[in-house]
Amino acid sequence: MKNLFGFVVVGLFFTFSLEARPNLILVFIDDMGWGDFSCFGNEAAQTPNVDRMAKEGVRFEQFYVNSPICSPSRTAISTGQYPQRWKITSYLSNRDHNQQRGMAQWLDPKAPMLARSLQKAGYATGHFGKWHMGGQRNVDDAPPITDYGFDASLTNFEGMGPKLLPLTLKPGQDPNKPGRIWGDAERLGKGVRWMQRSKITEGFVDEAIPFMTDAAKADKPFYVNLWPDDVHSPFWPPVDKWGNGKRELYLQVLKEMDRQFGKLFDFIREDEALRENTLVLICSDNGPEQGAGVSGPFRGYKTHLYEGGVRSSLIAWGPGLIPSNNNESMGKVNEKSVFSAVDLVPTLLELADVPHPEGVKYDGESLPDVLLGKSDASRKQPLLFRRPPDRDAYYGDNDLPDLAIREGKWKFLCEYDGSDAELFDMEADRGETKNLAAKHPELVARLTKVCIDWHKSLPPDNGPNMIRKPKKRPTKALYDLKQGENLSGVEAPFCEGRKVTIRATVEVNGKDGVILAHGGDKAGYALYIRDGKLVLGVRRDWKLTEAVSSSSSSSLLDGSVVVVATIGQTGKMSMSVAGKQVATADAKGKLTQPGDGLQVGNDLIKPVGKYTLTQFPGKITKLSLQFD
Ligand SMILES: [Ca+2]
Ligand SMILES: [Ca+2]
Repeated sequence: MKNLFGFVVVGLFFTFSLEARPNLILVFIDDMGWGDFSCFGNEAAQTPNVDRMAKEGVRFEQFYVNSPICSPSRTAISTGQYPQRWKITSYLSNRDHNQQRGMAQWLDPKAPMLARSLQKAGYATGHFGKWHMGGQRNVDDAPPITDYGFDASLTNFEGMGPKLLPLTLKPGQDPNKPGRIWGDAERLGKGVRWMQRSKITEGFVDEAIPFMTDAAKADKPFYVNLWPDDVHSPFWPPVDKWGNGKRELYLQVLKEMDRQFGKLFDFIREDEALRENTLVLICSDNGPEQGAGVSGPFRGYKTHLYEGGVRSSLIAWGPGLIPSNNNESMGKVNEKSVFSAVDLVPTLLELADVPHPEGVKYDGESLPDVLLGKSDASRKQPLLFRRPPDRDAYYGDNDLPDLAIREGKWKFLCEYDGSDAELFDMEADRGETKNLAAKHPELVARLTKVCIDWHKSLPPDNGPNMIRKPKKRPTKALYDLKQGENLSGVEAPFCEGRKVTIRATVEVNGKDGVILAHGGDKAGYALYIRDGKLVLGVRRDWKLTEAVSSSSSSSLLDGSVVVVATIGQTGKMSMSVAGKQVATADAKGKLTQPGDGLQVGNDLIKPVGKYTLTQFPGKITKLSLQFD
């Protein structure tokens, strides 16, 4: 009887555990900032479908991805290992570019893919959306996605196998003659369909839903990647929801993506069996592009190891798996657990009761209770980061930290050789504003060693060889520059503390445009025309001081005219047109050296002044910059 009873229990348990294997859906968004879902604080746009998932599930505030850029972040979440192990350390590009940066051409299919482990255990596995772990541009011999443990796939222009490629349409454009993004991707394989980029997330959802239906009919649990790329630039909202400028276009695309998610979320929610046994995870592969999404309270952007580059707004939903929430109006928020994308792989394997592949050591730790909202523990090991080899300078920062670690409440960043230490207390200062390195020399020494040892334990890339050697500062006194000239931050003149005189002969055929700009919105100076008036702008510590010519100076629109602008050593500004002084102002302090470059006839990347248009409408001849 006892034996029989024991047998029955084991038999029941066996059946139960097979039936209970949860379905897994990973929604991995491209380049969306931590602060972009409205449940993570966005007030400029609402994301009601995602917010509802957060409200019914758990929202995590200290979740990280393992790289601040596409391909390595995707490798980490797919393998449970640091992407450096597979030499995927920046975005995959063309063959030469990959080689130049010391990277693999594609992710080695031998990598311990989560998908393959699940597939071997009987899961139906499907990838729908951007891949970017091999097969793009001229890399046309990469393995198909189905070689990585997926039964089915549909991707875009950065992956091998059947494709859904984006058409583009602007307001006013003939709908019969749409544009194409990476039309050349047709060469990467058969099974190409074209679809408006503004609808493409729904295109992937429409492929995923029948896949899940078939799996359910076959009594198989499923693992589905839905990896949309529509919030990655360039931004193509529907023509009737167009916006002005990058930020508005981005927000329109974000709202549209959320709307298209609704169909997927409703499909799961409205089917009782699926609702009770499906776990949906939603997060972004890296931080936002500057000027598009936002990092919320965090410092930095995509490509940075500062929080804005690597923190990701994770949501977990699964009413049958996550204990119900007592405070229904709020949803659960986990503010404490520090964990990351590599941790999801062993965590999901444990939830699915699937063994690890033999001989594989994950960098991730299994944290099922955290993911299901039952615990606010953290991973035990610190989290380590190495920046992409080609991103020492980006978004106006000319020397970004190369390595970083998150250990307990501390975030530490340094160069490959341990120099330029930055230490932040993430409990008191999650915006990484106060560098405490000087106050904690012993901690700094220990964390430096951990970072460098970890860095050296991994296959190298060419990051250390690609650092732009800072040239000796150009300190000469006189520069003759031409319209269209564009000097990088390192090539631009040294202006700090010096008196600057800009002389130019201009022929103006419009009311707005930049004559010269050096710097960005933090530091710099610029001479420009706005609404027909000549303006000299100086930026010091983000603050803009402008000298504006008193009235529409008719002489400015009168053929060829000489304009002179000076900024004194203490910030006194003045301008003249054809020898007559037209305006003065006082920036109250010396110029500081900007990280951003210098342009003649335009202002690129970050603007120094407040412009209507940046392209100069006319001719600039004889432009000189003199420093005293
Ligand atoms: Ca990305
Ligand atoms: Ca650096």
